[in-house]
Amino acid sequence: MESNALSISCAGLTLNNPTMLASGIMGYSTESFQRIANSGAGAVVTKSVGIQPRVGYVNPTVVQAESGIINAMGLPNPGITIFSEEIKFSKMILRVPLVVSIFGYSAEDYAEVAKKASEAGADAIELNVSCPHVKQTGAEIGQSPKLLSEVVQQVKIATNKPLIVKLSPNVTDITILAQAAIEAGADALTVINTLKAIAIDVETQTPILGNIKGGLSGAAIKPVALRCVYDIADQFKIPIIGCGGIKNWRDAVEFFLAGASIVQIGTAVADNIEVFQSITKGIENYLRKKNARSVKDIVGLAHRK
Ligand code: RRO
Repeated sequence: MESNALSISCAGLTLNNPTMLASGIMGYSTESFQRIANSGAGAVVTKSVGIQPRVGYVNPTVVQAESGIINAMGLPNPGITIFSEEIKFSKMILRVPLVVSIFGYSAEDYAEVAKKASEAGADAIELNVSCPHVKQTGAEIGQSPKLLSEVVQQVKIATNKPLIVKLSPNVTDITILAQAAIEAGADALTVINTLKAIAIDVETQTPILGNIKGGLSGAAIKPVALRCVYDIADQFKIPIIGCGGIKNWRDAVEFFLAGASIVQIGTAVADNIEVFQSITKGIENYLRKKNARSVKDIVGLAHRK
C-alpha cells in the first residue's frame, strides 16, 4: 500500500482522505468547519445557501425515526452576501477543501449564487437540486431532467469551479436524472439526498414536524443510497460521492465497491464527531488487508461480472 493510499483526486478536488462532511450538519460557521476538519474530514460541505436569507420552518424541525432521523429544516440560511464573508474567512483558516452547497428557485438564481460563492473562494460548488420538502427548489428541480439540465448548464457558465450535483432518491429512475446532469456538464454527482418521509404522534394524532413532511437520513436509508450509487456507476463514468447512512468504515467500503470514490457523512456526525477518524482508519486497514494501493483500486469492484 502506498503511503498516501487514502488521498484521492476527484473532479478537480484533492482530498487527504475520501471522507467529506455532508451538507446540512454543522454547516454555517468557520468554527464548525474547522472542528470538522480537525476531527479528520477530508473536505467540508456547507449547509445550502441561496440568494436571500431564509429563516426555515417552525419547530419541531427534526424527529427521531427508527435507525435515522427525519428533518424539515426548510433551508435556513443567511443568504449568499453575508455567507460570502464566512467563505472568505474560512478559506484563510481551513486546510481542507470547502465545498459550498447552493440552492435557488430558477437557473438564474443558482448561477448567481454559484458565481458569488466561487468569487468568495469556494473550492467547489454542490448544487442542491434534491431537498425533498421546500417548494419551487430542490427536488422540484432535480426530479425534472429538463429543469435540472437548465440549472446545471447555467451554473457551468457562471463558475469554473468543480460542479457537483446532489441527486434526489425520490424519483422513479435516478439514472435518468444522472444522465441529464452529466450531459449538462456536471463534474461529479453526490448520491443521495434524504428520502421523503413523515412521523405521526399517536397521542396528539398529528404529524410531528412543523412542516408535516421531511427527509429521512441515517442508517435506514443506506441500502437505498447504495443501490442508487450502484445503478449510476453501472451506466456512467462520472465520479460519484456516496451519501446516505454511512457511520463506519464498512459502510464506506460498501459505497466504494458500489462505485463511489468519496463518501459524505452527515447524520453519524451528529452522534460522534470522531467518526471521520474511525472511518478513515478502518478504510486504511481494509486497503492493506486487500493489498489495494489506494481507494481508486476498489472503486466499483462490486460491478465485476
Ligand atoms: O434544509 C432542509 O430542510 C433540508 C435540505 Br436543504 C436538504 O437538502 N435535505 C434535507 O433533508 N433537508
